[in-house]
Amino acid sequence: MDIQNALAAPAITRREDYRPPEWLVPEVALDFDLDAARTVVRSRLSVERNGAHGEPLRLDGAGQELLAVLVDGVAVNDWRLDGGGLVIPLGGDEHVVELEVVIEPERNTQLMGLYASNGILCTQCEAEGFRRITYFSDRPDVLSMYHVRMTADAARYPVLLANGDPVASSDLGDGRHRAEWNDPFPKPSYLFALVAGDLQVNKGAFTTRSGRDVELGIWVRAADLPKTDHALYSLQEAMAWDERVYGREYDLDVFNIVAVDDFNFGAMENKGLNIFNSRYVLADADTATDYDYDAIAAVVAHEYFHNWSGNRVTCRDWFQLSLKEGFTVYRDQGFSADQGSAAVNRIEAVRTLRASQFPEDAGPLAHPVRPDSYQEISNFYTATIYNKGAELIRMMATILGPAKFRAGSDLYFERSDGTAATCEDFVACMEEAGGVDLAQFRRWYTQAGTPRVQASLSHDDGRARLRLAQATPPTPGQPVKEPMLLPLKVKLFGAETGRALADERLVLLGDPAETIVFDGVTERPVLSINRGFSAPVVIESDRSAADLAFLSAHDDDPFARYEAMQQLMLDALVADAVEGDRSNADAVVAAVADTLDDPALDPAFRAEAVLLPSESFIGDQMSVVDPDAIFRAREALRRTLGERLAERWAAAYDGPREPYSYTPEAKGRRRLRNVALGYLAAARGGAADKLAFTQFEAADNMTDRMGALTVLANGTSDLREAALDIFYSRYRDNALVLDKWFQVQALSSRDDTGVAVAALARHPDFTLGNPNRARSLIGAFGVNQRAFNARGGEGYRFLANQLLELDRLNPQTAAKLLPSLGRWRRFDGARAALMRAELARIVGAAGLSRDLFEQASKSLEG
Ligand code: 0A1
Ligand code: ZN
Repeated sequence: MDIQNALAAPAITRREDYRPPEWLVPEVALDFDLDAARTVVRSRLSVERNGAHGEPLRLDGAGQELLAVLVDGVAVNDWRLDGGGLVIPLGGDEHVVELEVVIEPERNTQLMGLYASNGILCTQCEAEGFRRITYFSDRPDVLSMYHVRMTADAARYPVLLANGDPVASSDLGDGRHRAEWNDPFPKPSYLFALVAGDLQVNKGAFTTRSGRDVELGIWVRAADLPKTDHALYSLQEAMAWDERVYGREYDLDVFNIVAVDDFNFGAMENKGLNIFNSRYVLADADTATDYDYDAIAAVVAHEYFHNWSGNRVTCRDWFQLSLKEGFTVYRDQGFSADQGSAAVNRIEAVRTLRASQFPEDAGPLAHPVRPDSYQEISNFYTATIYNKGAELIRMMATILGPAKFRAGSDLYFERSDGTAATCEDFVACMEEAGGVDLAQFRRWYTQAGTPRVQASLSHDDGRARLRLAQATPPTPGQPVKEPMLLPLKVKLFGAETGRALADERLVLLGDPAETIVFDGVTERPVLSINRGFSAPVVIESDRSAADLAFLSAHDDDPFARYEAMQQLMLDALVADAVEGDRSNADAVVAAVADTLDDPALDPAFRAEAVLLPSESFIGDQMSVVDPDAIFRAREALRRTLGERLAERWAAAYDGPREPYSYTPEAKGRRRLRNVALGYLAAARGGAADKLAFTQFEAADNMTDRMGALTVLANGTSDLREAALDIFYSRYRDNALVLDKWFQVQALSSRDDTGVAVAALARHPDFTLGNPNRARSLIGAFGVNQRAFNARGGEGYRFLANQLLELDRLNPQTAAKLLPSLGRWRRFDGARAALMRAELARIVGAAGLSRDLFEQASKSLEG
């Protein structure tokens, strides 16, 4: 570490240091003189001493110029700037503090605070962005009523939006105009938002069940207006769903969503004025895939649901982030499940958890769902907080059952409304409403790491014994783990008859080891465990390939069928990658054939069930990840499946063509067809490229076009370049679609992907300035296991170089892309050394952000 970084080594914020705020700010009036180059912000804070103490008022601030400070209407100069913050001595218990600051939105490349995105001025304040707009008590437990006035050039910024309801607007006659908004709900500063721009609106309406008429608006640039119907429809569906399922109504007269092209995350739940990454708003059949449509519905719902789980009840401090995020992800998963196939949704949620959260839990950046400390809070918007957090809520729902879970949720909203709450508050409500003891369950909030459960079943004399043992591996800072409370749904099936031998049981495993007894078991039982993925754990069982194949065909829980197939495939792939043993391929082929042949299964489920586990998930099962061996094994099994089931794939592919429609059924058929195309390509090699190219050219929707382009991009025929060129010329002006063009090449399984990605980074359309574009190339490459982990370390070097450059523009986005380099412990010594060298280079770089420093230094320590 060089001296500069050592000196700048960031302070650590600890949960145990939480103290209530010294000053409250019940009301704030903000006056913006908006201009991209130079915006003047005048604020008027009514402040109240909180408790008996003599401390001055301390306000957070960053990246602004302070012009004036007034206390009770009088200019003062006894204030000081301290570590970026503003300290003002105040004698009494209640004062009015007025500030005037200048900020430069145009030069804000971090995209935190007020910034410009393609001519639109917008804000992002979570977690600590508001302090980049003006000095403020920028913490989630200070709730204020906001009144906002904006003045701006009327031609450039004809639309002026803020939180709450519009209360006044006027034309100033000099080419400028003004608008005022008032938000009657006290909120923390992270939920503040304003937007100014030349926007058009797709308007909708929703009447709440108690009769409030809400005006809905999706605001975008004029050219994008035709792509907003799906977002608007999704919003209306989400509003109705939250009333129906959680009894939650909307509470303002307007609800606006604005799409911007430059955004660090997916979207933001600002009160009454959600700001979205345009990729989660804009869709039409020609430019968005089914996956995009689904993601839009999920994110629109997620942000809307935050109005209760996040805004009405917010977080006391950022350690409680999962209070709003875990619960809201759980809520949006419920919504998505009700919109389409619940089984496929669960499969996708588990796939996401395994792809992003399990590796996090097993690596150097592992942290509990309620962390103990952080350097930079932006680094904690993780799969652990979001996705594992959602699994915690799901486990409580499983333990309580639906009615009591709903009662717990009602109690929580009622009791905590208008407050800044803690994860503990939530658990306490569940405990109270459910009449259960969740003492041991609380460990899920404090212990990092994915529990592993060993399960083995024995049978004699009409009795089955299920022996379960649990252990959680050590994680950084937590060498010793206590046993967790694991809700495991278990069922036994008869190996001869295929019948269920008893009803499903919910086993609450709390001890390190337990034996569960099943009586009346008259034939050899086959174990179905962790059904529906009832606990986010790894199951290690001694089930044979034959038993897994049996479950994949006979289990009555669709998730368990999928899971059995995955395990069967994994076992076969690991055996091949590690020992070159391909003896289990036959069992996989037979099981896949059974699944394809089962008329009771819908196409969407069949498509998911027959997909091989990802290369990285296979790697997660090995003690040392061998990316090349994994790739070879996976390709071999893909080819075997392609060849041996050629007729079935052809049949699945050749079904009747239908014009595009976005319905669950049509979506499922498209999915199965594109999966079939992938297998046909695996079997026929270049011969299938023609088929893919024909599909590429004939497609009337982006799902089929991308399905074909993916196959072509992995292949070697001339048609590959042709298709990529056609795609590029057709969509070069559409940023979101061009992202797909970069991404499909960065994810390619070809041998030359590393070289191609380095060249694409110099493409005139590539820029690190736009987070979506950066993620589409750099982020995608980082998760392309084989290409990224090329033996010579050139992938690591490339990523490190890109991250160092990106860090100067946008530290948050750079830090998000670092974890690929932190997986060094999982690889052989040579690769590990190369990765560590790059991490050390990053840690030692001058002028590094706090964001990237934290991720890189923790990854290096491991
Ligand atoms: N609360 C948002 C996520 C979010 C977090 C930080 C951001 O800052 C750049 C933006 C968005 C959500 O859960 O959707
Ligand atoms: Zn969220």
